[in-house]
Amino acid sequence: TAARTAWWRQDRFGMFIHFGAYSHYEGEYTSPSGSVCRDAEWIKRNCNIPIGEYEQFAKTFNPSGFDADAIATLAKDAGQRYIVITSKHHEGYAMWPTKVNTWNLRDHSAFDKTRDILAELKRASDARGVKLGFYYSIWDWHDPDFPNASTFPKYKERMYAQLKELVDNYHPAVFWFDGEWDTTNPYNPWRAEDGEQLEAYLRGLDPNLVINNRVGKRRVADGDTGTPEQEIPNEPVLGQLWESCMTINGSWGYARHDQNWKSVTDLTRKLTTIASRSGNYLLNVGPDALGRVPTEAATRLRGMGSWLGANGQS
Ligand code: FUL
Repeated sequence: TAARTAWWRQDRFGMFIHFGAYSHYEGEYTSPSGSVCRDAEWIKRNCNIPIGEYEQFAKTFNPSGFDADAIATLAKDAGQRYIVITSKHHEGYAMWPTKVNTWNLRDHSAFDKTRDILAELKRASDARGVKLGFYYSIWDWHDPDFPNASTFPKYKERMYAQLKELVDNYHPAVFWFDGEWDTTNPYNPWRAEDGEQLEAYLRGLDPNLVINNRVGKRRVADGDTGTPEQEIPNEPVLGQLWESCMTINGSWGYARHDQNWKSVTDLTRKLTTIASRSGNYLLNVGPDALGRVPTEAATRLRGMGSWLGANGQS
């Protein structure tokens, strides 16, 4: 663990990116009857969007404004030394041209078929010495084999195949798993042994991968890093590296209605507090339907970078 995580412990500050087919809604869904429902990356569930409608809308998703160079430069300017982007969130939509299914940005969108945003981001990050990792949700709202115990093994095979694609094609530095919740939830059959098996599989593919604890059941022994969400631990977290993930406003995915932006002072104080407690800070941006980072987020990140630069930390 020590050698594998050396860069991660050193780098401290990363950029989280929540971007998926949900971003196309920009946080707002109007049902056929005219009622308006607001959410972000959970919009499908929390606004009860029927799967057929969700799929239909995803066909028009066209994030033509996604600019990997601008994003990697922004991370660099902010003093962030690694990026973790959602390769697949709970909605199940893959943000790369997976061969495992057609529920992905290449095959199910209006986006340029020659583009691959994960490949673009990998190139742009490498060029700036910024590391790239992937968030991947174990929980999948789209795959019909997920919620059923008898078919779950088939889902698992597809998930393994997708993860292998990600390792082989993009060589990520980090896997940030999610959606491993409660075994009592009929929608999630993920057990501790499933996590152990998956972690072993990934280490076999690339022993240098840094993996978070949501690969398993968030036990200290699961993965390399703990994952406090929207909070900063008051005390040292014994026996495990940790990384607080937080939003710049109140949402992970883009939500036009959420203008609750934290101040640069607040964000910088969180960074120094986390660093003083030996943690990492994974600070999120949610690109809009066109793939553009909101100006309000970019301004704040640059503000943090200026502070770090003025204090000899950049
Ligand atoms: C949670 C997810 O349900 C949220 O949508 C978000 O991705 C957050 C970082 O993790 O578990």
